[in-house]
Amino acid sequence: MSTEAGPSSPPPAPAAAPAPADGAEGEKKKEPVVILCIGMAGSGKTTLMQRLNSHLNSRNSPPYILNLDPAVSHMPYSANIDIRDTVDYKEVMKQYNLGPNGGILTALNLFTTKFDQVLGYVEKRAESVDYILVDTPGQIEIFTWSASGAIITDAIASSLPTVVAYIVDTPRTTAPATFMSNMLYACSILYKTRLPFIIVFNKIDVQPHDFALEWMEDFEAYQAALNDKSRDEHGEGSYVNSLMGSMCLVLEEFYNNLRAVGVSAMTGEGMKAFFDAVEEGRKEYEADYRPELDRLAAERAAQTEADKKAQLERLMRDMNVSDSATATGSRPSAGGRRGDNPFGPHPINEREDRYMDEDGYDEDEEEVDEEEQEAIRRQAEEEEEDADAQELGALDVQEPEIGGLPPMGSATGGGTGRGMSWPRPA
Ligand SMILES: Nc1nc2c(ncn2[C@@H]2O[C@H](COP(=O)(O)OP(=O)(O)O)[C@@H](O)[C@H]2O)c(=O)[nH]1
Ligand SMILES: [Mg+2]
Repeated sequence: MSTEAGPSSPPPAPAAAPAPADGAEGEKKKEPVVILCIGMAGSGKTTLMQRLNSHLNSRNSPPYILNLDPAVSHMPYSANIDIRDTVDYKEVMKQYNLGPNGGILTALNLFTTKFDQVLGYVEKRAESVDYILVDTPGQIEIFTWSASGAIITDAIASSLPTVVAYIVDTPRTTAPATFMSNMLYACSILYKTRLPFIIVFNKIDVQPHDFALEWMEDFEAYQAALNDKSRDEHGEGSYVNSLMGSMCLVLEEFYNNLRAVGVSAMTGEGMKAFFDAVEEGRKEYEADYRPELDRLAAERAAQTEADKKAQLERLMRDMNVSDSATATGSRPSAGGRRGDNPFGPHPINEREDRYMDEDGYDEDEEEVDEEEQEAIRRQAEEEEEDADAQELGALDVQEPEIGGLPPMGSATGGGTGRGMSWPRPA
C-alpha cells in the first residue's frame, strides 16, 4: 500500500548510489542534481536546456546532457547521450506503420529498454559533474503518461537527486482558465513523480510572471481575474467561473508544496533564482525522497528475505514428510506416489526413467506396479467368476428345490434331472 503512495517501485539502481552527503561536504564531492525538464510543446524546454548549458559552462561547470526527444530537428546544444543516436523515430514510424506521436512514443519505449545502460554511463560521469540536464519529448503526455516515461523517471530518481522543472509558457498562460489547466497538469505530474518540483515561468522577456505568482498566493486575486476575463474568453462565464473557483481552492495545498521562478531562456534572466530553487529541491530530495527510497529498498529486501525463508521452510517440511515415510519403511501404498500428483496422471509418470534415484526405487516401483496389476487381474477374474457363478446360480436355484421332479410343463427339464426316467406320455 505504501508503495502506491511513494515513488511506485523504482527499479533497482544498477550500481549502488553513493551515500548521501552527510555533512561532510568539504571532503566529499556532492552528488550531481538531475534536472528533468518537462513541459507542454513549445514552452521552451530545449531553449532552456541550451541556456542552462551555456550558463553552467560560463561557471566552469559543464553539465552532462541527455536528450530524450527523438523528434527534435534542431538541437542548439550538444548532448552527451542523445536518443536519436539509438533510434530513428521516422524509421520506427515506417516499420511499425505509425503516425508521428506513435513513432515518438515507440522510439521512447525502445530506448527505455536500454536505459539501464544509459544510467550506467550517467553514473560513471556523476563524479565529475554538478548537474545532469534531461530534455524530454516536445509532447508532454508522451513522457508524463507513458510507462517508459515513468520507468525512466523512477530509474533516474532512485539513483541520483532529481528535481522536476516544469516549464510554463508564460505569455500563453495569462488567461485564468488556461493558467488553471496548466497548474492542474503540473499538479498531476507532482503527485505522479513525488519529486521536488519547480514551476519555471519561461519567456518572462515577453510577459513577466508576477500575475502568476499573485494568483498562486492570493485566491481572491485569481477569483477577481476570473470574473473579469473569463466571460470574453469563453463566453460561458458562470460555468467556468465556479469550476475554476473551486479548483483554485483545491490547488492551494499544491501551491504550498512547490517553488516558482521566472526565467527567460532567451535572455538568460532569472538563472540565479532557478539554480537556488534547484538547490532547495536537492535538499528536499535528501530530506523526503531519499529516506522513502531507502525505506522501500529495505522493505523490498525484507520481503525477499521472508520469501526465501518461507520457501526454505516449505522445502524442509516437504523433505521431512518424505523422510519419515521412507524411514518407517511404510512404503506408500500401491499407486500412492501417483496419487500424490495433484494434477492427475501425466504421460511423464509413465516413462521408464521417471524416478531416477540410485536406490533402485524405480525397480521397486515396477514390482509394486506388477503386484498392483496382478491384484487388479485377480480381482477382475474373481469378479468374472462371481458373475458367472451368479448366472449359474440363477439356474441352480430351482434344482435343489425341485429335487428329482421335472419342472412343470418342461419336457426336457432344462438339462436337469439327468439320469431320471421321465414318465412316458400316454
Ligand atoms: N521570447 C522567448 N521565446 C522563447 C523563450 N524560450 C523559448 N522560446 C521560443 O519558444 C519556441 C519553442 O521553444 P522550444 O525550446 O523548442 O520548446 P520545447 O518544445 O519545449 O522544447 C521557440 O521558438 C523558442 O525560440 C524565451 O525565454 N523567450
Ligand atoms: Mg524541445
